Amino acid sequence: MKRTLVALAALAFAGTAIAQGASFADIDADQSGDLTYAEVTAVAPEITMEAFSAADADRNGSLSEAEFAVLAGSGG
Ligand SMILES: [Ca+2]
Ligand SMILES: [Ca+2]
Repeated sequence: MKRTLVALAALAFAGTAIAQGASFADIDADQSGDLTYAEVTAVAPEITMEAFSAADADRNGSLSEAEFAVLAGSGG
């Protein structure tokens, strides 16, 4: 079942370290206030550049807390 979820996790963070409780501040290793792809994949290596780029709404190459919230599905 976990293998089936890997493909989905790449799109929605479901079942990842992030979904399991890693917060924005935890992931922002250099405390710059945004998350680079390297920072995200350090805790969630299954996240693809495609998924990261899709969440990067302003295309600046990093995720703001708001962009990250969308990707992490924090609406619930
Ligand atoms: Ca950072
Ligand atoms: Ca961005």
